[in-house]
Amino acid sequence: MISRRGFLGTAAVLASATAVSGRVQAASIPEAPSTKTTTMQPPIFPTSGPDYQPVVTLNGWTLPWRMNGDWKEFHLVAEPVVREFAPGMKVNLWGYNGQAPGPTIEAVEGDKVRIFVTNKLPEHTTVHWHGILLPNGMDGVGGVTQPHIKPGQTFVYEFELRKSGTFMYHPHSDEMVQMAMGMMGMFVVHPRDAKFRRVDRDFVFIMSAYLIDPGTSLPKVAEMTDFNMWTWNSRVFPGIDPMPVRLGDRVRVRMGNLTMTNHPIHLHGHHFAVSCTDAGWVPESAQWPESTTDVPVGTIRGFDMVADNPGDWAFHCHKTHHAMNAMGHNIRNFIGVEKRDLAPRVRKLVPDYMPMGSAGMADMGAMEMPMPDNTLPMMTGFGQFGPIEMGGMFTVMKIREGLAANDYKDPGDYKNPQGTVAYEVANSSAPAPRRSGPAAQPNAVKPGNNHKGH
Ligand SMILES: [Cu+2]
Repeated sequence: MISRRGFLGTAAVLASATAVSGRVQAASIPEAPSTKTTTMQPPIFPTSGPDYQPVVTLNGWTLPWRMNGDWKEFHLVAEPVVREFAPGMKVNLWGYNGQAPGPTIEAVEGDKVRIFVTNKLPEHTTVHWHGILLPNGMDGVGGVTQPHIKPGQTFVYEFELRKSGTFMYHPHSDEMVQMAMGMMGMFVVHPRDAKFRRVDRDFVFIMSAYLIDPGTSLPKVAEMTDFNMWTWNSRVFPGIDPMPVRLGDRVRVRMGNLTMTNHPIHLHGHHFAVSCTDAGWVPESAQWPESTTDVPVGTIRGFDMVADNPGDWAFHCHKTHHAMNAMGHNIRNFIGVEKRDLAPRVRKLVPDYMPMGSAGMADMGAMEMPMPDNTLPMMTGFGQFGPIEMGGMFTVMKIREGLAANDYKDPGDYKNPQGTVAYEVANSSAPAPRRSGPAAQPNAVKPGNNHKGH
């Protein structure tokens, strides 16, 4: 749970904000809420000011705030944290307020925000507000627009949010190390007109990548290309929350990318259009339909869709190595190798040799292999029909009839209507394909002919 001394972590608690705010306002620096939880926290609905549909952060939370006059005040604490990537693997990262990535900041177009940043890291830092239009001195570029924030210091950023949209925050101070250690978060500015592009469910996450050797718990920060943990909100499948959606909902998914490569993100069963980037809203006349959209490095893509097709729909990065966990690299391809012949010969050299992968590597999805501590299987997870054989940047959008508004609990496996699941037929009883249209060419392969007579 989020500690809430002076701050209010959930919608239910937020209603009593005015009762507490008098005490909090006595202190010049607001207390910093903190959490260790890795499950998606319920959205925080506004109880004063303009109405909006709040976002939910996969495996994350929204930073509570307080009003001080007409300023909306937040407090970020940069600090070392322990983040669970998925059950069975914990990683030492740097983040904000007990977690990496940091909490999502939500505010409204026109808000004046005052963000306190306390540095509890062993080195200096800053916070840059990616994509937000603000005075130069609030841009958070260490050495260029401000002095670095030394360990123990608290700095204040103050700016007015001139445009709504989807933005990010991250250090501009020893960037390579601090971002490789997980320091980042999302910053959502809602339109002042609550009806503008309003959706029923609004999901947000940020992508980061790490190189963590099997059996260790600290990222190697000097890596440029060969990462082995591809994460959404520093979680990997099967540790990433599903996205529960009510049939018919208008849905938005906002995705930030602070890895070192691009990610083509693909949703099954639906078509969508990119509605916003890190520079605001895409005019409807400039949108086109897609089922995969690339999220380049250092950008945000948000897409809108209507969830009109019930089911459990895979949602993942289409770079196959990014939907895998560590140990997916430097494996030789044995497909087609006759391992019955090979194994006895190799065992003369390596007595405990175990042949793997001569028919692909799907075996590994179901196999219990001995692994170093604190290491996840390369491909894992079980669904109602068997092993899922994924890792990394993969989850499922679960579209169901009759979910309550703002119910984000996992609804379980989809009950496919009878007769709508792919099924096995015995080879001998396979019906001959039906022919339609013009008569078959005389030399065409006839149905049932198994190409025997070459
Ligand atoms: Cu990817």
